[in-house]
Amino acid sequence: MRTTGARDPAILVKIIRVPIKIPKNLRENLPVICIAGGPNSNDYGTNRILHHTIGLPDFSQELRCFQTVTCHQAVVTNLEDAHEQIDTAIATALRESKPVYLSISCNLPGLPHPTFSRDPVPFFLAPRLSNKMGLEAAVEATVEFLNKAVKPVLVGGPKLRVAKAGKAFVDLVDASGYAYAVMPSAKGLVPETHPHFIGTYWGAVSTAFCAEIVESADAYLFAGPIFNDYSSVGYSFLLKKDKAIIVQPERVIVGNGPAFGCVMMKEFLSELAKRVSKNSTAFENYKRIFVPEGQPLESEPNEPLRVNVLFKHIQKMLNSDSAVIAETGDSWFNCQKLKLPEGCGYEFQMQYGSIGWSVGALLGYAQGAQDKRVIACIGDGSFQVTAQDVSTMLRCEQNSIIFLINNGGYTIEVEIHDGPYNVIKNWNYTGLVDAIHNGEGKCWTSKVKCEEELTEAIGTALGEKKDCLCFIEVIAHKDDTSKELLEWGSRVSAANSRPPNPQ
Ligand SMILES: Cc1ncc(C[n+]2csc(CCOP(=O)(O)OP(=O)(O)O)c2C)c(N)n1
Ligand SMILES: *[C@@H]1O[C@H](CO)[C@@H](O)[C@H](O)[C@H]1NC(C)=O
Ligand SMILES: *[C@@H]1O[C@H](CO)[C@@H](O)[C@H](O)[C@H]1NC(C)=O
Ligand SMILES: [Mg+2]
Repeated sequence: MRTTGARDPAILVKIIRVPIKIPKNLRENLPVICIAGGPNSNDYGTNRILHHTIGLPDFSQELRCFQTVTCHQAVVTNLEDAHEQIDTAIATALRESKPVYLSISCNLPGLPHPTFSRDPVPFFLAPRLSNKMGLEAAVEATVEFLNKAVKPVLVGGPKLRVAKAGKAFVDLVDASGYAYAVMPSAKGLVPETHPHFIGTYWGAVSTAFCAEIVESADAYLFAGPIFNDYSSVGYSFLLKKDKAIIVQPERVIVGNGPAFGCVMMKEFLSELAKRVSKNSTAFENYKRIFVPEGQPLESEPNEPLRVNVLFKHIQKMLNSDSAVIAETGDSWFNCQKLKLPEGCGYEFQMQYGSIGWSVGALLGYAQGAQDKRVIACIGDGSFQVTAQDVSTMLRCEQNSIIFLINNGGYTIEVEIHDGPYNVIKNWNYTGLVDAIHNGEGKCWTSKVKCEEELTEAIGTALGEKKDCLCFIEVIAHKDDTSKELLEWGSRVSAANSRPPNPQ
C-alpha cells in the first residue's frame, strides 16, 4: 500500500494497492472494504464539534453504526500505525470473507511515510484446513447415513459461494448420481444444464416437480443453506431434520446429531464424493413423473403485455455471456424461473431484501464483469429508490439492459399486506433516464406496451444499440404477477401475522 498525493477522501480508495480480486458476486459473506475519510487527526481528543456528526463532540457514532455490520473496524489517526491497521483490516476482510470498516483521518493520505515506501507484496492467506479426524468422522457418519437411504437428493445453498465449494458439489453430484436442486438464493452457483438438475427448491413455490422430489426423499444433503422466513415460504417447508445433512462452510450436522466442527465444506464434499455409493433413484423418479411447464398463451395483436410473455422473451436473450440481476419484488419469482445457460451469471438478494439494491448491484456487477451483457429486471417501486445510479452507469459506458417493470406500485407488497400505500406516484421512467442521459454517453430508451413493441425493442437492444445502456420500460397491469408470488405472498403473510402468544 502507498499513500497518494491527494487529500480528497474519494482518493483514499487508491491507497489500497494490494491486488484484491474483486469477487463478481454480491451475495452474503463478501469481503467489502468500506473506506471513510475521518476527522483531521488533530481533532481527536479535543472537544470540538465537527460537521458530519450529530452535533456532539463525539466522533464515534459512525464507527458504532458500522460495528454492527462489519467484522472488523480500524480508525487510522496517525501514520505510525497506519500500515499495520490497513493491512490487518484487509487481511481480516479476506480471511473472514466479510465487510470491514476503515476510517482514515482526512489529513493523512497525502503524506509520505517510510512504512509505505515500497510496493506492496501480494497477500497470501493460508487456506483454512479441516481437522483431519473431524473430517474423517463427518464423512464416515454421512456415508453411513446416505448409503442406507433409498432415494437421497442434494440441495445447493447460498453458502456454497463463500465455501468456494461449487465445483466440489458438482463432483459429488457426478459421483453419487443423486438428483440435485438449488435453493433460490443459490441460483447461479451450480449449473442448471447438468442432466441431474431438478430445479429450484423453494417449498410450495419450487419449480415444477422439484419440491415433490426433495420433500419425499428419505435423505437430503443441504450444502450451505440459509433457512429464513422467505426462503422457507413462511416456514412451510415439509422437511424433517432427522432426514437432513446440513453442511455449512465449516461444520457438518448429520440428522438430529452428531455434529462435526472444523470441517471445511469443500474438502468434505470432495471426500464424500470418493466414498458415497451411486443411487439415482430420486433422479429416475423425477424423470418418470416430470411434465414440462407450458408456454404462455399467445398474445393477441396489440394486447397489453403480460409478464409471462415478457419473461418468455428474456429467457431467449440469455447465453453464456449474459448475467441476470433480479430486484426485490415480483422479479424475484419471474427471474427464478429462468433457465440459466452454462456460464450465465445470476444475482439477487433475498436475505436483506432491500428494494433499490439491484440498481447499484447492476452498476457494480457490470463494472466487474465487462465480458458480460448484464440484464436487470427491476420493479418501478424499487427503481425509484436508487434511480440516480443510472448516471454512473452512463459515465462508465456500461451497456447493460434494464427492464423496468412499471406495474404502478409495490405489487409484491399487495400480495403480503395491501393498503393504499402500495400505489406509487407514476414517473416517466424513460423520460427520467433520457434526462440523465442528457445527450452525453450512449443510452437508448423505449417504452413498450405490447409484445410487438417488446420484440422490436429487444431486437434493437441486442442489435443496433448493443453498445448502449438500454432501458426498456415495460408497462404491465398492476395485478399481473407470477403465480409463485401469489402463493408465497399468502404464506409469508400468514407467518407475519401470527398473533402474539398468550402471556
Ligand atoms: C428499503 C426497503 N423499503 C421497503 C421494503 C418493502 N418492500 C419490499 S418489496 C417492495 C415493493 C417493490 O415494488 P416494485 O419494485 O415495484 O416490485 P413489484 O413487486 O411491483 O414487481 C417494498 C416496498 C424493502 N424491502 N426495502
Ligand atoms: C438406491 O439405494 C437403495 C437402498 O440402498 C437400493 O435398494 C437401490 O438399488 C439403489 N438404487 C440405485 C438406482 O442405485
Ligand atoms: C416521457 O418522456 C419521453 C421522452 O423522454 C417523452 O417523449 C414523452 O412525451 C414523456 N411522456 C409524457 C407523458 O410526458
Ligand atoms: Mg411495481
